[in-house]
Amino acid sequence: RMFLSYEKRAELSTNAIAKQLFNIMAAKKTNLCLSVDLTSSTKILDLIEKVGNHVCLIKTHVDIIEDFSSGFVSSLQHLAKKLNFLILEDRKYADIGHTVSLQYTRGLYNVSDWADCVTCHSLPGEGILKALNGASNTDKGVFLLAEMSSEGNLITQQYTQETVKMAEKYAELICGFVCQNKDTFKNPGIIQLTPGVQLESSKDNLGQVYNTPEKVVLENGGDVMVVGRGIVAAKNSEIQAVLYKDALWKCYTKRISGKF
Ligand code: UP6
Repeated sequence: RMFLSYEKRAELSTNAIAKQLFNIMAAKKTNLCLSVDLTSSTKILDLIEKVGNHVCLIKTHVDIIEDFSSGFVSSLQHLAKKLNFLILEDRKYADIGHTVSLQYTRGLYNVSDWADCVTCHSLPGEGILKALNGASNTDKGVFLLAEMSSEGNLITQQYTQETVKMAEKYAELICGFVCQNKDTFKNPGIIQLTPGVQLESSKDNLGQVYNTPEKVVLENGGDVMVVGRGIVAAKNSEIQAVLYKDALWKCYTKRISGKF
């Protein structure tokens, strides 16, 4: 999987969203996912307007938005079409299947109506995947959390392996894994989504750990890299997004060339 191009891997995908995402990356030459962790919908939309051209995926946490509305969702979807990116709601579902199916399809946010893909934990067992699988008729993807970026997290190697195993039966649903290592899974048709990325390796004061683009893409096997504050907190987020895009893409082309 490390040495195959995104175009090749799109052909191997059994999940429709993974296929689309691989193709968008190849077409736009970007493997950058922007995590728009802001609390005002206008600020989020303004930021996406500026950087949407440079990303393949926009990751949201809609439950932090103070003025969430259906208008926000329509504007987000409009930008996704115009600038050609997919939308990931990073909800990290973690409850019993029945509750998750309600959280996914109902409530204030109606996530299943607008998100191309969502994140979820394997902790509760397979019922959570059954619930997400049965909840929508349109093409959807799930990124299952197999590892986390934060220090001291309680995920063990066994948990990670069993998470990957749990996903095997859901080839049409699973878009990829949120994980940190190249050996976590082998299937080249699915995507390694890796958060905890900044241009310099560092930490925040609440346990987040950042690795550089070189480390994440070349050593750790990241396919789509999640950057939040590295771009969101920058003075000029557009310039910063281009810096990240170029650095990450360079690492990817180096990786598939096999010469590193
Ligand atoms: N995220 C992580 N680590 C994980 C899983 N998810 O950081 O293991 C998410 C966070 C945040 C983003 O919820 O939205 O990725 C990282 O943002 P940052 O670049 O500002 O740290």
